[in-house]
Amino acid sequence: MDSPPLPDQEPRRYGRRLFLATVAGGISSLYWGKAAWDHVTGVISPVASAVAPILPTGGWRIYTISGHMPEFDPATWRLRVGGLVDNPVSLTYDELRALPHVEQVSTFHCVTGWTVQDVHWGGVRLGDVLARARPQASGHALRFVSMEVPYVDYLTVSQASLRDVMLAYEMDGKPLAREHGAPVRLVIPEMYGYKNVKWLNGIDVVPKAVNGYWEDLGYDRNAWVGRSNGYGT
Ligand SMILES: Nc1nc2c(c(=O)[nH]1)N[C@H]1C(S)=C(S)[C@@H](COP(=O)(O)O)O[C@H]1N2
Ligand SMILES: [Mo]
Repeated sequence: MDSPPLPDQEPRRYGRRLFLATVAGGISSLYWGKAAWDHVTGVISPVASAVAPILPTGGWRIYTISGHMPEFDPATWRLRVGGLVDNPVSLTYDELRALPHVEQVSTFHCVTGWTVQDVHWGGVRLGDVLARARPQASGHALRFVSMEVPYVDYLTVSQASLRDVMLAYEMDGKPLAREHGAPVRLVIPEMYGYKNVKWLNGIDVVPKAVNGYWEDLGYDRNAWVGRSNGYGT
C-alpha cells in the first residue's frame, strides 16, 4: 500500500495531471458518445478507463472508479463498525437514522478544481456511531470502506474528530441519491472530495492511516483543501 516508486514530487504532479485528463475525457464523452469515450480512455491511460464521470448536475461531477454505482437495499445494507473496538456493531439503515440527527451547510471541493458551494447535509456525527463500538486506545486511525470495491480511504482519529465531519444520509433536504453515495457517505469539508467516501458500508478502527485508493495513485493522504496536492504549497 506504499506510494509507487516515483521520483521526488512526481507522484503529486502525475496524479493531478492524470485526474484532469480523465475528467476532460469524461466530459467530452457526454458529447461524443460511448465509442469516443472508449477511444479516449484507451489513449490516456489504463487508469483513466477505471473512472467514469456520469451526469453532472448542480455543479457536481459524479464519480465512480468502477463505472458501476452500488445499489442500496435497505433489507440487506449494514454499516459495520469493527477493527480495534471492544464492541463491534452492525447498524441497519433505520438504526443509523435513529441516532441524533445533525445538519450542516458546507462547501465541497474536488481536487481537480470544481467546487459546490453551500451543500446542505443531514446525517449523524461520526463520533455518535463510533461511540457505540467503543474504540480501543491503540486505534489511531479509521478506515472507511465503500460498497464500491476497492474504494477505501483513511482518516487519523484527530482528522475524524473535526467538528463538521459527518456521515451524511441526506443532501439538500432529500435522502442521499444513489449517484452521490446512497445510503450514506463520509463528509469532511476540510479535505478534497476523494476523502468523502461514497456508498459507505464499513468503518474499521486501525492502528494508523495508510494510503487509500487515490493516494496509491499519488494523491496526498492529508488532503487539506488549498494546502495539499500542490495547491498553496
Ligand atoms: N466510492 C467512491 N467514493 C468516491 C469517489 C468514487 O469514485 N467512488 N470519488 C471521490 C471523488 S474524487 C469526489 S470529488 C467525490 C465526488 O462526489 P460526487 O460523485 O457525489 O460528485 O466523491 C468521492 N468519493
Ligand atoms: Mo475528486
